[in-house]
Amino acid sequence: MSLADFLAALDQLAAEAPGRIAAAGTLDEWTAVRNALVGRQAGRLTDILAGLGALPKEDKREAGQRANAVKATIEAALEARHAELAAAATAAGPTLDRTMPARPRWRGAVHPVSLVIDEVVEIFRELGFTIALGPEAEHAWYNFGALNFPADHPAMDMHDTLYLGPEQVLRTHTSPVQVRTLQRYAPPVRVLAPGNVYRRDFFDPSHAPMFAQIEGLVVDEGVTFADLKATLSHFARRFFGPTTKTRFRPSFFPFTEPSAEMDVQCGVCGGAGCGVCKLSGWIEILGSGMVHPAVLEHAGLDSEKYTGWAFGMGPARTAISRHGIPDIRILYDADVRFLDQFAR
Ligand code: 2NL
Repeated sequence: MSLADFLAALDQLAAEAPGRIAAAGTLDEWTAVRNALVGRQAGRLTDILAGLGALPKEDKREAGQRANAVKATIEAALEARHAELAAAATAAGPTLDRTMPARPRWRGAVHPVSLVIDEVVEIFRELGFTIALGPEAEHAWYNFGALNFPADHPAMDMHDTLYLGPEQVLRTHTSPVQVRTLQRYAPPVRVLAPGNVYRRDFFDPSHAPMFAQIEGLVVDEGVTFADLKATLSHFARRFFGPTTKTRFRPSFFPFTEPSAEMDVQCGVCGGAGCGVCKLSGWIEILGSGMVHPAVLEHAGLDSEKYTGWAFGMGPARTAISRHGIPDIRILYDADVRFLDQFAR
């Protein structure tokens, strides 16, 4: 190769380069043009420089200087074009990726105990009950005395009840709400009292120091145990399904006489006996009874004129047997892996 041929090739590259660089319209095209012009592998300038070694010794100096000048010019032009294209891309903003999946919508979930409370409230609302709420910090009289607890009853012990003062307690049931209702409103009374109650217990698989309770109370003239049985059996069939069997067993509470516990046939095994019903075929749902005359009198009512019935249930217990939950503490853990299962 002669110096003239070498310089001619350089001149042609120098003449061609500005047009090709200007024609690069995107950063990808710019990269392709750069590789074609000055790329280390198969770039035009690299090809030309490969001929340098074959030139006569006295021509190498000039050839090298001219090649360096062309290279510098091309690289400056490339850099300027790159800056233009990068600025244009930034100004255009982020590109829209139509294939990107939509962000999933988080639906949230109602706690299984709240689900039970909502359903129970709805069923008794249908029957004309109203909802009553009251204080969680109660006077001991409303929590125990008005409810006919004898002065030496173990539930009043400091080991069972959380005392805030000599005569102030965290309510151990929502009965005080109903006593307050009876004091304020003349019969007929039909109220449901849902709310949190407290017991001096440690957490274990079947106990919690705070839990929800739902109590119901009906007081009027001529109310009988038949009303209790009919209403609570109706509730069981609305809550557990129309073919649900119920049974009532004698029980005892200081505030009711007579008292009865209601069981429903186990929905898991159909009454055959299983782990959920502890092989009995029945699940205890609530305690109930005819309001003790002393409770009516404490609330200022004439127990010769009025009678009533009441019940109390623990929605956490109901939720546990409904879902086969093995440990009550799961209900208090706020673990979204558990709670998400109840998303509707
Ligand atoms: C249970 C039993 C019960 C009541 C609560 C009540 C309220 C008043 C008067 C009479 Cl104001 N009784 N409530 C009656 C019977 C049972 O709860 O096992 N609860 C979890």
